[in-house]
Amino acid sequence: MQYKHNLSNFFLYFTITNRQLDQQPTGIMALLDILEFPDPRLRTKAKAVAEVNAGTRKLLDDMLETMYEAPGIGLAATQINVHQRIVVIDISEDKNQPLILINPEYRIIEGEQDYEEGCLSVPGYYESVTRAEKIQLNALDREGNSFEMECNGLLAVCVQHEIDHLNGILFVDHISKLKRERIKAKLVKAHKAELKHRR
Ligand code: QAP
Ligand code: CO
Repeated sequence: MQYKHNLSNFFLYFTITNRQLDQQPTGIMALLDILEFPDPRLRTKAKAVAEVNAGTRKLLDDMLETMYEAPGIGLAATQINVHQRIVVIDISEDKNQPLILINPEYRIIEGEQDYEEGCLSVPGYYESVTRAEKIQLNALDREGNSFEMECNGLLAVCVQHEIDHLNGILFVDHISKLKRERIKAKLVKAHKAELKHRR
């Protein structure tokens, strides 16, 4: 995996994590490369995390930093080519309410909503997707303790979008094939142009 070190974000983030944790794993924060559609690795089904340990927490820190830097409101481990069932979300205005989901599962409670979704793995494209309005979520937190919560609105959209990633599903799978193929062609073209530019 390729790491891009970002020292200015390190100090900011160190302050936040130190307040929350007894012991911060060693090593500096790192920005991770995000896979982009139609990369076939985004189709990998992630495996359950067997034990939440220091390595998991280091990965969570790097994922949060990568999400905040993008900036994005959600990131699944699949998107950084780590095929473990781990998700980070922060829909707060001030970007100071990280929600960590390890081995998340949900059940639909009720309703439907349409939301104009985007994705860090499909940069520059937004399309309306229909999902459940209200869900019940179970997951493990940063310490490996299980918790339960109800979500609706944007948070419910985000949770469903991110858990899709862990199953190899992208939001473009929920739109028409015509729109999906159009987005794919444009991204492939952009990727080729970037490769050429880098030589
Ligand atoms: C998933 O998506 C999501 O195209 C999280 O150029 C999105 O953080 C859940 C982003 C909408 C619910 C509603 C997308 C950043 C970020 C882009 C994101 C881009 C730069 C997407
Ligand atoms: Co996404």
